[in-house]
Amino acid sequence: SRIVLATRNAGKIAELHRILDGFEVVGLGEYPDAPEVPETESTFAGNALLKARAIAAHTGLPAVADDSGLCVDALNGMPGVLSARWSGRLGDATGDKDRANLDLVLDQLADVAPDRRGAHFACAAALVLPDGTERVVEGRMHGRLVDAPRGTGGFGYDPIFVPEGETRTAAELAPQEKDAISHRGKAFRALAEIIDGLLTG
Ligand code: ITT
Repeated sequence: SRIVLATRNAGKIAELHRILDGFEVVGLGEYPDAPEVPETESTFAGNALLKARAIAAHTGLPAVADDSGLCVDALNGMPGVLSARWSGRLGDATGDKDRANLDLVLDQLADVAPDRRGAHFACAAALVLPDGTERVVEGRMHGRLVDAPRGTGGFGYDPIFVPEGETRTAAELAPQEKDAISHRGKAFRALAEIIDGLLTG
C-alpha cells in the first residue's frame, strides 16, 4: 500500500526515496492542503510522531515522518531539535537557510579546540497507521565538526560534519555512502522492517 512521506524538506525526501526503495512512497506534493505541523515537542521522537499523526489523519494513509538534527557536544547538544531554525532564518530548506544555520554553528565553535569538536546527527523515524498504530525508531551518526565547509552533496550541516572513520565531510560522500552510515539510513532501514511486518505480516 501507499505510504506518505510527512516532510517538506527536499534533502530528506531525496534520501528517503532511496532508503525506502521497494515501498510505494508519495510526497506531500500530492496533498497540497496537508497541515503544517508545529514542532512543539522537546524530543526528536515526539516531533516525528506529531508530524506522522497529522499526515495519517489528513490522508487516511500510513504516514512516515523524520525529525532530525545535529547535536554538538561543545554546545550541550544544541541545536538538536532546533537544527532547522537555529539561525532564526525562516522559509523552506533552501541552501540559504541551511548555510545561515551552518555559519552560526561555525561561529559558536570558533574558539573550540579540534579535539573538542565532537557531534552527532540524530534521526527519529515515525510510522503512524490510519488505525492508530504508532512506531518510532532512532538512529545516530557520530563524528566531528571541521572549521570550514567542504562538499556539495547532502544538505543542511553535511558540509561541516566528518563522520567517524572518515576524512571527507558528509557532503563529500556519494549519496549511497552517506545512506549506509547515516542516522537517517539506520532509523529508516529499521522502520522499513517494522513496516514490512505490520503491513504484510
Ligand atoms: P520537515 O519537518 O518538513 O521534515 P525540517 O527541515 O523542518 O523538515 P527538522 O525539524 O527535522 O525538519 O530539521 C532537521 C534539520 O536538521 C535539517 O533542516 C538540517 O538542518 C538538519 N539535518 C538533519 N539531518 C541532516 C543530515 O542528514 N545532514 C545535514 N543536516 C541534517
